[in-house]
Amino acid sequence: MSKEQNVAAVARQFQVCGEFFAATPYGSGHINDTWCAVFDQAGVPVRSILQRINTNIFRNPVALMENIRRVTAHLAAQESGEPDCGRRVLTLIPARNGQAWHVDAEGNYWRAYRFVEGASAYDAVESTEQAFQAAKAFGRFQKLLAGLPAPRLHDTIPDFHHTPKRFMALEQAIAADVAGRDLLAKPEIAFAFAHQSIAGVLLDANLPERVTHNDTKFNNVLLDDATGEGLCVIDLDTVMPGLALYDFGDMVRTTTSPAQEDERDLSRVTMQFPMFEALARGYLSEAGDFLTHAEKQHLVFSGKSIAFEQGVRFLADYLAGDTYYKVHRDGHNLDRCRTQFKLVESIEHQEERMERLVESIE
Ligand code: ADP
Ligand code: GN1
Ligand code: MG
Repeated sequence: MSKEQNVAAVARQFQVCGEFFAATPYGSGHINDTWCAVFDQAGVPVRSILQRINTNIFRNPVALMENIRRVTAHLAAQESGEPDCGRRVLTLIPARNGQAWHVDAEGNYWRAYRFVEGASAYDAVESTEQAFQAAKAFGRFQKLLAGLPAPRLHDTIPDFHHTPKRFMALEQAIAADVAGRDLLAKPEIAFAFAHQSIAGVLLDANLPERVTHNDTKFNNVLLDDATGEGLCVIDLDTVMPGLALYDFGDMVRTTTSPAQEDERDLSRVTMQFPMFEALARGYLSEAGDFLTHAEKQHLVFSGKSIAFEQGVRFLADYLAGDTYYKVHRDGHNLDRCRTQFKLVESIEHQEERMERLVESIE
């Protein structure tokens, strides 16, 4: 069976009315495979999102789907009564057998979501209003999930943001040098070692465990096409116990620079202060009430920390021969690593001003 036929067959395994029409690859994620599937419902095309879960990375897809089911149900209950509540939370489409996922003949795990129409994800930020809206949506996401009833969510990837362990993985990749690339990344390896002290700070700061998203990349929130509002937080695979600052830090990492994550012209990669201000204001408008003093004190640091961690992860994957992130050209992971380290430097140059801003908002 061709890949297209397989996707069509899988799409028919979910509880969608109408005739399957077509499916096309969708989005620019690095981990899962996403398609937009179109069904003909009495002459009206209706879209849905179909995703094949990357089980090399998410080793327990059933536990992952249980997390997503609980999280989306809780959010939907909290948002019910809000205008347009059906577009504010991802809605899983059950498989025909009643489960939240489908396993195909090759053992791949699939899920489907209702398509959120009239909203878009952006790979690079275009305005401070977008930054504000994205951060507000992620802040609200954390706020609503603070009330998620027990039990604790599953850790879908253990130690996901454990930066010291990410650093150790880099050291192992350097030592193994399986792809023979150490010499090609000498400056980046040197940068990582020179900044190693960043790694343990958040873990040692006595910050509370919360339910967090852990992948708050700017393209993981849908902005309403008509109003620009931060409408719907997506990509819920890594929602699990974590630190609030992992989320804020990843927003700073992905939403303050005008350039894309794999930009090769590093002069374009910079932490734009007005974007940081918009993020801080948007996030604190929702999260300001529940964050502890220690969390607020580390907001600025979290951006540097997550950018550093991500650079370390891209570098380790480059040295290991590109086994984790999807790559589309030679040196892709090294290019991505460079943008992250450039961002660390850019934050370092502006840290004091950023700190003063955060203090003024509190
Ligand atoms: P990945 O884990 O690979 O990043 P995502 O879950 O972020 O996958 O989805 C990839 C892209 O698909 C998103 O950036 C977004 O553009 C789009 N998308 C995902 N879910 C929906 C949805 N329910 N409605 C509309 N678009 C969606
Ligand atoms: C991956 O799936 P996606 O593209 O949103 C990764 C994140 C990284 C990001 C870097 C499960 O996210 O942790 O920050 O790439 N997701 C996983 O772009 O590793
Ligand atoms: Mg994504």
